[in-house]
Amino acid sequence: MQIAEKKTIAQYLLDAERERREVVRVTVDYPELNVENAYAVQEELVRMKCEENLSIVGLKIGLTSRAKMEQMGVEEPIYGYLFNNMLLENYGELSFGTCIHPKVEAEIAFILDKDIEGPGVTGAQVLAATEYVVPALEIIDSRYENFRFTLPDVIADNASASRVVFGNSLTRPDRIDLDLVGMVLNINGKAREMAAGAAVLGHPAHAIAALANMLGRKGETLKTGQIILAGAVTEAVRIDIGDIVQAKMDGLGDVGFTVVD
Ligand code: 0L1
Ligand code: MG
Repeated sequence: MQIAEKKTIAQYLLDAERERREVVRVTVDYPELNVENAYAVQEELVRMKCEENLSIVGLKIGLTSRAKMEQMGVEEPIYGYLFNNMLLENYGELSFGTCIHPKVEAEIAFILDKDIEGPGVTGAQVLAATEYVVPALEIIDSRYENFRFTLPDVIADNASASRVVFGNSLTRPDRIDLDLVGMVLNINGKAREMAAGAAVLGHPAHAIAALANMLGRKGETLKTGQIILAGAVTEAVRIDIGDIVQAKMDGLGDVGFTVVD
């Protein structure tokens, strides 16, 4: 893929995000887009955001549970970057008007106190490099029409990243069996989705290891201080104005937000 094409596609996706409108998926016009050059587009998009003085606060790995893979019709995890302007206050408000067609996912987040460099990273190494785990809600908002895309499309679109909310309670990773953590995603006080941590590649730390190993192939590392989302344990749920969203995670605490106009 030519540099000019990468820039054109990255700008197309950034404009869609800024103007809050859904667009035709990239592979309609660029059927040759594959996973490798989709990550090159994503890198360009990340570079453009950094040029606008946004800063990277962490990363996300997505499509790490069977439920999500089946929902989106894909077979492998993907990653994307989290920026400072994506952070929502815990139990704060998400303005629906600033989104296109948002969905929410309950996830476990890892706060690192050591760098993690792949390849060959294991879940045990991830836990040893983790200062705290926290409950999180990720708001995804694909820039594509009807949330429909191929794997290269969603990679180019920074893995649909839009917002993220972190809970206030910090738990040391050696104090909890993350695979056994039960969680309930409540919408307007009703349990909408429920699962256990093991839904994410058998153990959420395996997802962070998979991410470190994917980045390691490009010579990139997960860095001290970054917050990493391990991926949704359940399907993503559409949200609308007035919705009160809360995830409760056994031993980890809770996290929430309300959707306003
Ligand atoms: O788990 C995820 O965060 C996946 C995001 C990309 C796929 C989607 O938009 O559902
Ligand atoms: Mg996610």
